[in-house]
Amino acid sequence: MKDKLMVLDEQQKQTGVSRRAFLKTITGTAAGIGISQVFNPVLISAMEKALETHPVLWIQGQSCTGCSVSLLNSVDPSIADILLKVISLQFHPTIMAAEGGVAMENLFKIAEAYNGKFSLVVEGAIPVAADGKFCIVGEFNHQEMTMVDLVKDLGKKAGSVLAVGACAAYGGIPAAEGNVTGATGVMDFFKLYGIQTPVVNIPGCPPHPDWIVGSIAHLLTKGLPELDDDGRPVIFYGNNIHDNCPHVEEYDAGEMAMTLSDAKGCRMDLGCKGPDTYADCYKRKWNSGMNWCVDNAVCIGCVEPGFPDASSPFYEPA
Ligand code: FSX
Ligand code: SF4
Ligand code: SF4
Repeated sequence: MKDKLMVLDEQQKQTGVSRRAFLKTITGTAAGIGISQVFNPVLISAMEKALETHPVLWIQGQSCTGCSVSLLNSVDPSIADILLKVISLQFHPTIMAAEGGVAMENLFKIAEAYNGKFSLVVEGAIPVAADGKFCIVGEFNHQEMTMVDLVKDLGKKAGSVLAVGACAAYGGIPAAEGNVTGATGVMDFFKLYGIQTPVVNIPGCPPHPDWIVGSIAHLLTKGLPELDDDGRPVIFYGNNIHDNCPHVEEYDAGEMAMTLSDAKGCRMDLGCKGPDTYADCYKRKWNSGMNWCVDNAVCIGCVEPGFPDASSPFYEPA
């Protein structure tokens, strides 16, 4: 143990990162996740090395920015700790200071310098209709760039891609009925253009900050996490909501809630989609572990590929 602490002290000298703060960050991230393997002390140095060698570039297409807001809501570890000590986030349209041509030049410079190594985060769907013109993301070399151009270019150069949010993973809200933009998720987009880069889906509308941070940390330290048939990390999306719900015994006994304000009773008759939904919200909970959808409303299946059309209507009065 002493040796490891000395190594960490040495790292603090080199990086300016306080060992205590860093360990707190890592421990905090692991709390309740059940993936403590990812954050064991031996891997801390790998994580710090990844800070220098594996930048993360975050781009946004058709999104409400809710996924970024969810990440910014991360409390333990704090978003400051995440950005300074876990993820080397080199491009993010919402939070970076740079803008316009300078930001775009920097984006491509980093992608070139770390070709095959950086992780690309895509937030939001990619509109492929109308030659991609529904979403112009910037200018590079005096040429307008669409989200289609950007994901094609960076998607090929990236070592891995994280499709963050229901929209980036499966099309989500922009791909719902009535969509005229050709809103497409990353995996389908890659199939369309023959891009082979591995993709990890982190669905949710928005996804939990732990799912985002945990998946990036796993990628940086241990490589691709085990994925289910829908491309989601099993560590976060491996269990069924209904099977683990605190109301499942009431369901078995046929005790149903009649309104959303009923504290007791299963919410299936009110439209709950827990039986068709796989995520760990029942134990991780939201807002720093304070509550989750089934406490206040119903599960609307926001992590599932058909969301939102397949889970509409979300609420059905009993
Ligand atoms: Fe989609 Fe992200 Fe839903 Fe919004 O930005 S996953 S609409 S909550 O947040 O892309
Ligand atoms: Fe299943 Fe939803 Fe009822 Fe919980 S409230 S037992 S998830 S149907
Ligand atoms: Fe999404 Fe259901 Fe989890 Fe709520 S409980 S965040 S609707 S998967």
